[in-house]
Amino acid sequence: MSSKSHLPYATRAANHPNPLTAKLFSIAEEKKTNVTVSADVTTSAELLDLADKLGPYIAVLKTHIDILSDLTPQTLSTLQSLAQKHNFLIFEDRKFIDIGNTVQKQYHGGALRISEWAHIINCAILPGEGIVEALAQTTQDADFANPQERGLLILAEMTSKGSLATGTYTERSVEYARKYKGFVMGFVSTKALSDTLPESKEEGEDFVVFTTGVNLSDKGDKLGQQYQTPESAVGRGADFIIAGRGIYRAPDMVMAAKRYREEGWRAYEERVRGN
Ligand code: S5P
Repeated sequence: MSSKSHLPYATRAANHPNPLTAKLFSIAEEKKTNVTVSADVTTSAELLDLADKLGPYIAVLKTHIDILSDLTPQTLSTLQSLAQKHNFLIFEDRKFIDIGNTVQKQYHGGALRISEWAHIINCAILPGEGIVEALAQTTQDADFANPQERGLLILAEMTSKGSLATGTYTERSVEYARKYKGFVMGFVSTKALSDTLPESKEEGEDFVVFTTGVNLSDKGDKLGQQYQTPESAVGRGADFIIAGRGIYRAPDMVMAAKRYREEGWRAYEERVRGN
């Protein structure tokens, strides 16, 4: 039995209890795109240029904010304005992985002030359930500005060769997502995971699946990255495809983003039709 969703984004948006996930599906529907661009560039100018040029074609912009060599508060406020202008969400791919007390300080406050500008964050569950509990709890702080617009993805699998995020690790990811579903939007994984632990699945469960390692021209890189096409990723259950170098390293990144958008959307339409 396949656990990937055959429902249109519009239906999922209308029915979803989590406001940020509902908004994400609405953006996908409205802009006809399931592309997340992984903006792994290293200067603020490149990041903001990319966000402005690709904004119309993406649903989400994923950052690794700590790889910018010249990050300033201005970078983040301009990025937020561009997210509003083009109607995309910002996903900081920080992959939190520590004890609860530490991740709370890394997420809310600190040098990067991630909770102030990133709609979506992610974490690995190597530390156990406490990391999810701690991040969810942070949004309840009295000074936390907009808890309704914040959500977490659990990194349930990885695309790199020899990844250890398999088996029990992936099962626990699903278990914690169910337990903290008010804050957990879904997973970063290579396929839909809803049928993992079927005995504890609730009626109407609708986790969002982000799949990274999407590239139309390469099979991988020299450091163990492994790629699949948008069609294959969406066919396996990706609701959002994440592409980095395939887009920002292309000779014309706007053309590339449009192509990933078309391919990702076509695959989504086929899935909804039941193919
Ligand atoms: O399993 C994973 C999870 C993530 S979030 N594999 C990944 O590659 N990523 C991230 O996706 C990685 O950190 C990078 O930002 C992006 C892939 O970039 P690309 O240039 O290989 O498309």
